[in-house]
Order: sequence, then structure tokens, then C-alpha cells
Amino acid sequence: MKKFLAAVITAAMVTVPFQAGASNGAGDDLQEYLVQFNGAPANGLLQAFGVSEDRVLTEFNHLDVVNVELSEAQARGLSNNPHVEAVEENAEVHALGQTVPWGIPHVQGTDAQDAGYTGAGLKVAILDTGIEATHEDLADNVKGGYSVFTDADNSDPYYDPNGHGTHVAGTVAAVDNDLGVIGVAPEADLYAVKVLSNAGSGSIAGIAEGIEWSIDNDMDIINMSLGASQGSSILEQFSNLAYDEGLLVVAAAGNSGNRGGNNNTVGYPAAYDSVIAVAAVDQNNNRATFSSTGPAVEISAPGVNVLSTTPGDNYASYNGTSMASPHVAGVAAQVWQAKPGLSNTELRQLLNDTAVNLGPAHQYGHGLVQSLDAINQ
Ligand SMILES: [Ca+2]
Ligand SMILES: [Ca+2]
Repeated sequence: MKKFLAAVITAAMVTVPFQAGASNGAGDDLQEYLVQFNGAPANGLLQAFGVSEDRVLTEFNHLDVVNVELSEAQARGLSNNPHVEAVEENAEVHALGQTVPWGIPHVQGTDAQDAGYTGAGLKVAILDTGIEATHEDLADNVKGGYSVFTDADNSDPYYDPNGHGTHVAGTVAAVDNDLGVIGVAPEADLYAVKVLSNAGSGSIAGIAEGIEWSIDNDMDIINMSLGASQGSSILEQFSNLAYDEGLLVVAAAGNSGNRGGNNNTVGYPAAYDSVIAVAAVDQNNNRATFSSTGPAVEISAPGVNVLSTTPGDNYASYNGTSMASPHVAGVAAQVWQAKPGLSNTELRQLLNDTAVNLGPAHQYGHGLVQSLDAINQ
């Protein structure tokens, strides 16, 4: 006990000259610090440093810690005192904030955003299971929608219990805010065109109807993260029609690839000439083993561990060429915003020309889509 007292007195004595130098008056900038003591009575020690009681904002019970306003000199002095365990600035803590999914910078989406290209003014139709339009990270960008279904469970394009369409939409245009994720083109307009039921299935007629709606409602880009292994001449004609009308039509290549990457499995509508078939790569630019291959593969984008929006204000990572296709749709929105004079065929050519070659064309097409390189070309 005696030793303890002596120590405190020493501390107090050390402080005196220090106090003289550092004015405690109004001119001193005070800042909040968390100070942890190692057994010495906090009040006595603080007083010794010229810190009055009213500057103690919080005294904690479970740890010997106070939150206190100090000048920088006082903080320094306390931190050198043997009875003080720690002196830390009471730093501001923010909500965890927005996560940038790896695929967004991977396609230079972030670089293009930094250059001012956010997809603003571009209309992207998401032909899918719908979009949860109330989602906290999508609501600002969902501008319209349509369902090809008439039954009660599926007639609302903004109801997406399946989650597939909501996930795809987030990769295109999740909002740039302080929560959730961010899309490639965070200011593009999203349209929920529900052509797949809550169970995730649809028909040629439904997709055709969704394409027709997209043409009639002046969409710029159609994303179809869907496909069938069998073609349909009617579906091809509708795809061609959209392309002839000036829309850019992007679709998932399919998830029927094999380990060797040597089969011919690109699905429809992706395989049609009028539609861009998008293959999936991982973070190391390796083809996802599920990614369909064949001469129809046109371009590649991230499709493994893709974090995006899911119903219920949630977020999850999915795999699939379904996740790759919206990266290309988002890049297309950015590039088209930068170069509004391009036709859809010119835009498509530019995306292919500026993609980074990744390997065999039947696996990667022209390679990894790159937004800023296309913009700067
Ligand atoms: Ca966000
Ligand atoms: Ca094609």
C-alpha cells in the first residue's frame, strides 16, 4: 500500500513541470480519449495531470477505463505514466459499410465509376425471376417492371422469393451508398421483367414476351441470365428483333461445362448471333469448370463467389454464368454512357476488342471484359 502511494505521488510530481508548460485553458484543443489505468485511482491521477472531473465523460465498470477529454499534451503525459495501461483516441466507428464485390474492380467497373461512368441514363431490363424492388440496395434504381405471368404468385415483378433476379440486378446496379454491395453501374435504371417463375423456370413464350416488352419500353440493354439447351427459331427471331432495334442483348453462356473445357454446351439464347454469350471466370481468371464452352462463347466475366443482393435486404455469394452476364451488362451501361454515339453493334465490337485475352476462345471468347479500357479506346 505504501509503495503504491509513493508511486502515485511520483507520478504527480512528474506532472507538475509538464502542467506548467501546457496551458489547460480555453485555447487548448481537447479531444476524447479512452484511458485505461492499471490499478491507480483514476481520479487522483487525472487530477494530477490537471484534468478536472467534469471532463470525464464515461467511467466504465467492468474495465478500469474512462472516456475523457484531454489535450494532446495531457494524453501524451498520461500514456508515459506507469499507472496508465493505454491511452487511445476515441475514434469514430461507422456502420460496417459497403462491400465492393471482387468482380466489380475486376472488370474495371470501379475505375470507370471513378471516371464518372455509373451507367446513369441507361435502362437495363433484367429478364429473370423478378427483382425485390424494396431491397435497401436496389430500391433507388428499380424504375419499372413487368411480369409475363398472370397467376397470383408470379404476377408481381417486384416479388422475387427465388432471389436469382435480385442477385443478378445487384451485380448490374446495386446502389453506391454506405451499405451492402455496389453494382458495376450503380446509377443505371433497372427494370424487373419477370419471365421466370418463383421456381426459377419459364418458357420460350415468356422470354419472347419479355423481349417484346423490352423493345416496346425503350430498354437499352437486356440481361438474360437464363437459358435452355435446346434452341427455338421463334426465340432466335425475338432475340434478333431486339438486336435489330438497337438493344444490346447479353446472356449467360450456360453452366454445362466440363472439367476439360472441351464440350460444346453454350445454351440458348446465348448461342444466337444476336446475343452476347458470357462465360464465367474466377478471381484468378480461370474458367469456372461449370462454365459452358464452345465456339459461341463470346466474352468472360466474374462468375464464382459473386456477392450481391438477395431478398429480405440480404446479401449472398452465388456461382454461375448467371452472375457473369450482369457484369457485362453493367460494363455495357458504363461504356454506353461514355460513348452514347455508339450503335449496339459498335459497342459490342468495342467490348470484344478491349477484353483481356485469357486463353482458348472456345472457353473464354475474347477474354475478360474491361470497362475503362473500352471507355478510353
Ligand atoms: Ca450499396
Ligand atoms: Ca451469341
